[in-house]
Amino acid sequence: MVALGAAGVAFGAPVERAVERVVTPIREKDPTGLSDLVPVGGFRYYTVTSSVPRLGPDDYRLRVHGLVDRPMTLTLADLARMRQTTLVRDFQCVTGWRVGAVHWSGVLLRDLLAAAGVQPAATALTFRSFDGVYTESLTLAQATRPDVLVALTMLGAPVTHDHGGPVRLYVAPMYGYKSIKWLGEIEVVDTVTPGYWERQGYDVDGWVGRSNGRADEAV
Ligand SMILES: Nc1nc2c(c(=O)[nH]1)N[C@H]1C(S)=C(S)[C@@H](COP(=O)(O)O)O[C@H]1N2
Ligand SMILES: [Mo]
Repeated sequence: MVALGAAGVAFGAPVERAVERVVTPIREKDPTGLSDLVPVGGFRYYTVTSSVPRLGPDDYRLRVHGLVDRPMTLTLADLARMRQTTLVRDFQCVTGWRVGAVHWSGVLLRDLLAAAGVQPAATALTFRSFDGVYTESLTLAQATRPDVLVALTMLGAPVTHDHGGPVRLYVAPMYGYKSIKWLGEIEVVDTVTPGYWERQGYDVDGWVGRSNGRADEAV
């Protein structure tokens, strides 16, 4: 399986070219002085669908269900009332671009899971986007790390629609494909189901610098 995955990437099977738009580099906005971490521009906007509903405070919902004691359907206000955690971390796409020292905030996924009450049989999570197509996965151990965020802000402002707002996942230690945009649903399950790009060859465990054929390059 590992060899197959690496071969898939090496021969270019998954290419995130669906809809790609290069936007203004973060460089101009970056007050941290770390802008030399942005050698080749900023974020690209990615989506695998041609259109995504625009949801806001009135109609956004996050459903948390599956192997939990208290299934929940949360509004944006519900999420905003929970403890907010800030992370400042790089964002790196497996295709090579990286944005340094991005400011994120939101609810730690582990806080959300604690609120829902994860049942003993649970070992993994399935994430579904309200774009209707994109999915992702994490093991429970990965999901409860202190650097995995249900993000409400990104770059110091509410997550924009194009970046997956109003709510996206941010999995800091992994390549960008794990950070599912337009997060609509979290299901707590007992098996990892590979996500959208993972079914096309990317590693399910998408650690930056040590997955997808990379061995410990500088990160
Ligand atoms: N729903 C959804 N989430 C997604 C993607 C996508 O196409 N659809 N692309 C992923 C990939 S490959 C990357 S690198 C990042 C890009 O985030 P950005 O579009 O905010 O730059 O989103 C990830 N999450
Ligand atoms: Mo990506």
